[in-house]
Order: sequence, then structure tokens, then C-alpha cells
Amino acid sequence: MADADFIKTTCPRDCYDACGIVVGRRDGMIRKVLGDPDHAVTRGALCGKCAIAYNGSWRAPDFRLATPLKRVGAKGEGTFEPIGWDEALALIAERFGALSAEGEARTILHTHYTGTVGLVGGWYPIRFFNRLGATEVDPDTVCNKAGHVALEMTFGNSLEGFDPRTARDARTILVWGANPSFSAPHQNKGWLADAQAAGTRIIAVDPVAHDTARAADLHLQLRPGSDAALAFAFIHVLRRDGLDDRDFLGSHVLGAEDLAPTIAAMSPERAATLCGVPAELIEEAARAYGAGPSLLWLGQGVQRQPYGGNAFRALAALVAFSGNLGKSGAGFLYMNGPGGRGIDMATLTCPALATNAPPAISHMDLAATLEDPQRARAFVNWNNNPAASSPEQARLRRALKREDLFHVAVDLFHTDTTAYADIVLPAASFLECDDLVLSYFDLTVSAQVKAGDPPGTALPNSEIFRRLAAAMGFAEPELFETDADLIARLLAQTPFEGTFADLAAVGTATVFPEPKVQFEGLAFGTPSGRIELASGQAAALGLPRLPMAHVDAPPADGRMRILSPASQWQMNSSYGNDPVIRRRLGPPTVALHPDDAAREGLAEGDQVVLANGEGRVPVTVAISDRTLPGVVLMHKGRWPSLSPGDANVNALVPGHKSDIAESTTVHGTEARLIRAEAAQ
Ligand SMILES: Nc1nc2c(c(=O)[nH]1)N[C@H]1C(S)=C(S)[C@@H](COP(=O)(O)OP(=O)(O)OC[C@H]3O[C@@H](n4cnc5c(=O)[nH]c(N)nc54)[C@H](O)[C@@H]3O)O[C@H]1N2
Ligand SMILES: Nc1nc2c(c(=O)[nH]1)N[C@H]1C(S)=C(S)[C@@H](COP(=O)(O)OP(=O)(O)OC[C@H]3O[C@@H](n4cnc5c(=O)[nH]c(N)nc54)[C@H](O)[C@@H]3O)O[C@H]1N2
Ligand code: SF4
Ligand SMILES: [Mo]
Repeated sequence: MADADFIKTTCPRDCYDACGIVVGRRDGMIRKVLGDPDHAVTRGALCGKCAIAYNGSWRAPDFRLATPLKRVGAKGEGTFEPIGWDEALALIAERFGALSAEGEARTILHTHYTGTVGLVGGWYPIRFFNRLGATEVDPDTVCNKAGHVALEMTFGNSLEGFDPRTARDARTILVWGANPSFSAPHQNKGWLADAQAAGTRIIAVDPVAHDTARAADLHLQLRPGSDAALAFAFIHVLRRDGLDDRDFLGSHVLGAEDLAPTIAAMSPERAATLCGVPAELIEEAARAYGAGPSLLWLGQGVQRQPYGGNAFRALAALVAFSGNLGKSGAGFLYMNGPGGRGIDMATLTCPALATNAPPAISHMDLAATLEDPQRARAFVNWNNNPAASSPEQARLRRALKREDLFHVAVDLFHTDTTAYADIVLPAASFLECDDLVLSYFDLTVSAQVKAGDPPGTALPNSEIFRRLAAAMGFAEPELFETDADLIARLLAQTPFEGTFADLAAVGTATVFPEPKVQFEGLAFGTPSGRIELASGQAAALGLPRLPMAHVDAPPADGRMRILSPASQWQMNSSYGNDPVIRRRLGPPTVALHPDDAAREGLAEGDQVVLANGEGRVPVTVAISDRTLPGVVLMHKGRWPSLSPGDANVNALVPGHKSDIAESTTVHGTEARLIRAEAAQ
């Protein structure tokens, strides 16, 4: 008789929701991957994209990599032959060993990111690269680094956010530059909608009228890159109307008075002209936020801008002036890091193994570094698909063609990046190994539980790098710690009382019974112990000491500003190869405001090319009143090789660095729109 059972596990995608999953099995084989109806966030169905992919390409033997591969064709062509693990690891060890012996280990570059955010799958391999002395391409520089560094400068910590449960005491929630309707679909339908139903006012600040903005009580549809000016206009209203928290400023904030001229100059009327938001809306939103208690969700879109770091410093000033901190229902969230739940990341990554660590480089420098044989002789990508996700796409793919660049790719699938690799190693998916997952929204701890076997000889990331360490002849015991031991040690650092098996039985545990108040006691890890709006650390880095009311200049010469945020149907580039997802996505589109379409004489479905000095991307016109005139929308994540013109939006992104932390400015990209016929 068939033996059916269910296993609880957790989705380890880079997603605010960290959904609970129930895997239905028969005879030990996975039959169905479903949302956990008992999970407080998931409450039933998974998001559409994961429901499709986890029951499609992620379990389809003809899609998954099942054995190590060795390249036999030209780089980029994607022709490989299967080899055994021993041979694959020996080939890699030989090349890495030779580079190490020459003292050139720093020319081994590695990129990693959001394949899995499981603690072990996402971080254990760093031990190997630390020991090797390889150069890390700092993952956050392609996502959220400017915001992190701006918040660290100001509050001393970017990884302690509000506890979402405190929303019960919030009168307003300000969602600034995030699109939960796509990037956090369950928090959007659950947490945010529940708060609104309970009478909390929701305000969205975003250039795009996405579903969260449409459902909000107020939507401030500002021009991209004008956030700092808008934040200062909010503060202007608070000061003018006596709603700023003078006691809070006096006791806990450095530099408030230094900002007086900037605040005085940014009236709502002036901001209306600069940001494109009606002054009355600014007044209303500022008063609601200022009255408090208010939560501020700081999205990642805001800081993927040329002055994204400054925008975050201005938003930090808004928090400080309103005094929305240190009490229940007040605070901000960029993300809740593992530290707040007791996890010491050094336990995972063992920085002590890095006796000769070269400095990390920015993703913005990846293409240039990879094309330089002095700086890059080998390359490893794991948990990351840079040929689809990183800027300077054409240049990057050209560099990956270098015959003298030894390239190892570790993935679940053949991707646009693995196509260039010399050796491809097949990884096990989250359904095929144990791990711990920490939501970066809620303060929970979750178990990722092995529900089935990987295809062929595929292995979890951790085991791949244990075997590679052995092949290299490394002897440090940290390079051989088992997943089970590591998971047990990590779990013991958290407030969860019990074993991994106990956690696996429930899936997700709420580890703090009572909601936590962010920055309770108002102690800040800055040099002064206060919120540093005036920042000596910024000045020491050659940045302005104070945030500025900056606004980006509008695009010149008929160019359009291109925004490429999260897609509803993909997780970054993941699922871009799934046939059902591809049908849902249809051909790549550019969403264009009706005024722009009329001016250009374009109609729905017309073929156009977006072009700039960096590259060209053919797309289909989709006319949409969700965007602003001059601003076009193209969601991220398409696979270049599966797209017209062999390119996605990152073929247009020049890789300029943000004002702070050498981070991405992807939403600052500009290009011209050309009719397909004229572009021939
Ligand atoms: N479905 C889905 N979910 C995802 C992802 C995915 O690819 N797909 N990716 C995951 C990852 S890695 C991340 S980092 C998060 C990101 O999730 P979010 O934090 O929601 O960030 P984004 O989706 O990048 O962008 C959010 C919003 O920023 C807006 N924006 C762009 N420029 C500006 C600006 O100048 N000012 C303001 N105020 N807003 C601006 C965009 O219009 C967009 O609506 O989502 C995660 N969740
Ligand atoms: N234009 C534009 N580009 C962007 C962004 C944007 O907003 N606009 N957003 C940026 C952001 S926020 C981010 S975070 C980056 C993300 O960029 P990436 O890190 O490239 O994210 P993914 O595309 O999901 O790629 C992860 C890869 O890991 C693989 N993978 C999944 N699970 C595992 C596993 O267990 N082991 C291994 N070895 N591999 C696995 C997947 O198959 C996939 O190929 O993209 C950035 N790129
Ligand atoms: S990607 Fe996010 S919304 Fe989708 S199942 Fe995973 S955690 Fe849930
Ligand atoms: Mo990200």
C-alpha cells in the first residue's frame, strides 16, 4: 500500500515572507509542494511563482543539473559532457592549488547571493573561500548595500528593524519604495491588509502605482530619485506645525539643528515642483506619519539610485524628527538580521580562516575585473546568476568568454552564467537538504527540512565545498563540520528551546513571545551613542556630513528613466526558465505611460528597442497608467538567452556606483525608446 506523509519545511528564497511549506509525499517521493495553512504568514497557498516552479522545473529531471559537467564546446555555447565528482573536484583543486602556490589566490573571484538564504546553504561555503584567500564580490552591492551603510552610519545598525507585531499599536504605516504586492505577497495580503482593516492608515511612496499603492489610503507617486527632497518636505511640515519631537531630538539626535536651513527651504510647495507630488498630499501624509505611532517600511527600491545612500540618510532624519522610535508601533524596517535572534554570523563563515583575505570588490566592478587577467584568473559563481542579474551585461558576458579564465559554476540549472563555465557542479535544492531559515521581516526561526533526494548526484552547497576542501588538501576542521552539527550549534544560539527535530515538527517558531520594541532604551551603536544625522563617519569617507535634499536631474535628450524592480512571476532571475512561468510572463514588455505612448505615436503591442551607450534591448510596448510620464517599467529577472536580442534590462545598466558603498544604481538607468523599424 502506498505510504503517504507530509513534511513541513520553509521557503528559503530571498523574500520577506519566508513561507511555511507542506510537502506531500508518497513512498518517500515528493508529490506536491503546497503552502502551510497553519503558518501565520502563509495562511494557505504559496505565491503563484513558487507554486508553479516548486511543482514544475524545480522537480523536473530534464531541467535540473544532475551530474558534474565539463565544457566541451566554446564558452557561452553551453556544450558539456558529464564527468564524475572526483574528476571535477580534482580539476578544480589543481587549478586553485596552482594559483595558491603562485601566491595568486586573490585572482580567484567568487560571487554568491540569493539562490538560497538558508543559513548553511547561503553562508557555509564562505569558510572555504576564506581559507582559500579568494576575492569575494560583495553580494549586497548589487542589492541593498547603500541603504545598509547609510543606516549603520545613522543608527549604528541596519539589521534591527521593527517587530511587525507592533503594528497593532501603529496608527500609520508608511511603505516607502517597497512593493509588497510583488516582493512580499503574503505580508501584503496578511499583515498589511490586516493593519488597514484594523484602522491603521497605509501610505505608499513609490513612482509606480503598484497594487500595494493602489490599495493604500494615500499614494505619493514621486519622481524616481526625489525621495530625499520629499523626506525633507515631510520634516518641514512637522517643524512648521510643531509636530516634531523636540525632546527626542534634544536627547537622542546629533545634528538636528544643523539641518534647519535644509528643512526651512523645502516647503511642500517646493517639493511638489521637485518631486511631482501635490503639496496637499505631502501635508496630509507628513501629519499622519508625524502624529504617530508610525512604522516606516524602507524598501530596497529607494536606495538603488545614484544618491540612494543620501535618500536613506534623509529618511533616517524623518524618523528622528518625528520621534517615531523606541516605543511600540513606531520604528523602521529595512530588514531584521539574524543577530537579533542570537545568530553570530562568524559561527557560519569563520572569518579567522581568512589569514590573507583580499578586500571584497563591488558587483559594479565585476565586469571590469573579470576582463583583466592580472586581477581575475579564476571565477566561481554559486547561488548567483550574474549573467542575468548584474550590470554591464554585454561586457560581463564578453569577459566570461576569456579562455584563460577558469570558471566554476554551482547551480540547480543550466543558466546564462553556467553556459560560460569550464566546470558546472549540480547543487541540491532546498527540498533536498536540511537548513535553518530566518525571515528578514518577522522575528521567527524556521526549519528547512529534507523532503526528497536530489537528482542524480547533485549535492547541497555545504557538501560541495567540504569535498572541494578535501580535494585541495585543506585540513582545518571548520571546513568539514557537518550540516547537522552546524545547524544544532546555530539553533542553540537562538532563543528557540529544542532540537532541530523539534523545530522541524512545527516548521516555524515564534521565538519572542512578546513583540519587541525596536531600539528600546534608545541606545544606538554610533560613536556618540545617538542618532547621527550629522555623521563624522560620513565625513571621514569624504561624504557630506549631513543628508541633503537632493533630487536627480530629469533625463535629458528624450531619454526615459527605466525602473526594473521585482517581478510578480520571478524571484530575481529564478524561474525564468520554467515553461509555465514563461507562458505567464509572455514576451518582455516595457510599461509606458499613455502620454509618452501618445507622444511617440506608440500603441499597445508595438515593437520597440530600448537603447543607450551600454546596449540595446528589444521589447513590446504595454501602455500603463501605473507609471509616470518619462518613467518606464521593465521587471527584472528575464533570462537573456531566452529573450529577444539575447539581452535583459541589465544590458542597459552601466554599473555606476551609488553615492555610498559602491552599490547599485540600477533604477537610475536611462535609455532612449526607438521604434523597432527605425532601430534596424
Ligand atoms: N516576486 C518577487 N519577490 C522578490 C524578489 C523578486 O525578484 N520577485 N526579489 C527579492 C529581493 S532580492 C529583494 S532585494 C526584495 C526587494 O523588494 P522591495 O524592497 O519591494 O524592492 P523592489 O521590488 O526592488 O522595488 C520596490 C519599489 O521601489 C520603487 N522605486 C524605484 N525607484 C524608486 C525611487 O527613486 N523612490 C522610491 N520611493 N521608490 C522607488 C519601485 O517602483 C518598486 O515599486 O524583493 C524580494 N522579493
Ligand atoms: N535590473 C535589475 N537587476 C537586478 C535587480 C533589480 O532590481 N533590477 N535586483 C538585484 C537584486 S536585489 C539581487 S538580490 C540580485 C539577485 O541576483 P541573483 O543572486 O543572481 O539571484 P537569482 O537570479 O535568484 O540567482 C540565484 C541562482 O542561484 C540558483 N540557486 C537556487 N538555489 C540554489 C542552491 O541551493 N544552490 C546553488 N548553488 N544555487 C542555487 C538559482 O538557480 C539561480 O540561478 O539581482 C540584482 N539584479
Ligand atoms: S518566494 Fe516568498 S512568497 Fe513565494 S513561497 Fe517563497 S517565501 Fe512565500
Ligand atoms: Mo535583493
